[in-house]
Amino acid sequence: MEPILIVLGIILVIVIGGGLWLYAGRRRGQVPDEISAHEPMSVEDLLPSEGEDTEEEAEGEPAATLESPESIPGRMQRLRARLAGAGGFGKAVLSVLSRGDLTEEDWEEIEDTLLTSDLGIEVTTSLMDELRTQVKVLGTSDPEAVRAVLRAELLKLVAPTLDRSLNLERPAPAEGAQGTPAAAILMVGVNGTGKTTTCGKLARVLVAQDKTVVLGAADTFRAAAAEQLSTWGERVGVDVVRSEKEGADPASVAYDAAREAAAQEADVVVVDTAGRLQNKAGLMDELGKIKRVMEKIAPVGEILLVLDATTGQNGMRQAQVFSEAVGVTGIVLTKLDGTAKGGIVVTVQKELGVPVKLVGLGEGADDLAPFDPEGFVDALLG
Ligand SMILES: Nc1nc2c(ncn2[C@@H]2O[C@H](COP(=O)(O)OP(=O)(O)OP(=O)(O)O)[C@@H](O)[C@H]2O)c(=O)[nH]1
Ligand SMILES: [Mg+2]
Repeated sequence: MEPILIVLGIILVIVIGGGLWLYAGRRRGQVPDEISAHEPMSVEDLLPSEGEDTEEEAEGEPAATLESPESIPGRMQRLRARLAGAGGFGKAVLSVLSRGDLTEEDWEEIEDTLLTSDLGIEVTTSLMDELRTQVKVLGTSDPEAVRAVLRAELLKLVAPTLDRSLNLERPAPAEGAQGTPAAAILMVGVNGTGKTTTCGKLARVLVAQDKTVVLGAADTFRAAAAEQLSTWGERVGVDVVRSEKEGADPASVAYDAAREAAAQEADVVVVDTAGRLQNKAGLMDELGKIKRVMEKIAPVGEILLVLDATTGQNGMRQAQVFSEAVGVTGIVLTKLDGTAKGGIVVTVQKELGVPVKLVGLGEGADDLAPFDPEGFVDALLG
């Protein structure tokens, strides 16, 4: 009787295991591969130049649970249009500058426009000085010439030479750690800014670049948080490491995710965290611990601070607290689609001293883009 049970058990395990393996293999094989030609991956490569062909249609039917990314030209056009909304101030300034023979009232109008775009007083003042000088030197109201001056000034402000690539280099394992660790990305920021959404969108981008990704749900504060990340995992076809227990230690989930990624030989592990803003000491404790335990596997190469562009200057104080609590390596500016305050890009880089690496331009899976200074300024000027 007993040996029969054992044999039946073994057969059951083989059948279920084989089925799961086949299913996983099928899903992996069907992950869309739209931009894998850009190796080694830099986040600048995510959006190729306009007019580039997409071959994704040739890749076969997407799996039922996976959504296929939209075509690259379509996506570019859509994201540009949304950026233009964030930069209405560029066009407004340009139209005043093009009036020629500017009166003090005109200059005041320009100043007001710049201030309401969240450029901040300091930047606005120096930009105003610069524009006054340049326009005088130019001595013309020729729209093209004025546009070139404004474009150059705005571009300077956005600091076009900063390195905005994501560090996706797989690190050497920590002493005593097993396996080949994945490049680790930790997502931090105030609640509601878009951390979880960005984890999902970023995983999608990485998968489209042929990277294998593991997501870690280290926001254990609410059960719904892990659920939300799991839904993203299903959408984009990557594994999510989570704890079933609400209130579990976030650091231990982050550790498990890093370990699982190393065991799977995955390329990247992206860890989501809780966003409640406690006092600074509590925040330092929690984020510091998450980072420390992940580093038992390997160093964390990228800590992305997620900021909501619509909160503008008001979000800056909280952002400062986060960046002091944990060494931030880059900024993700979300909800740029829902604001006319695109000047926040400049303010945030200046005050935190780290580059904006990614921008969120909507709630959809394909609404994340690398931040491209020239494209941004051109969108501002229409
Ligand atoms: N319009 C727009 N909405 C966004 C963007 N990014 C995120 N959102 C929305 O913002 C809301 C909050 O996003 P989450 O990803 O849950 O934010 P979170 O930082 O994880 O929030 P907590 O887990 O509560 O700390 C959701 O409704 C998202 O769809 C964006 O770039 N544009
Ligand atoms: Mg979240």
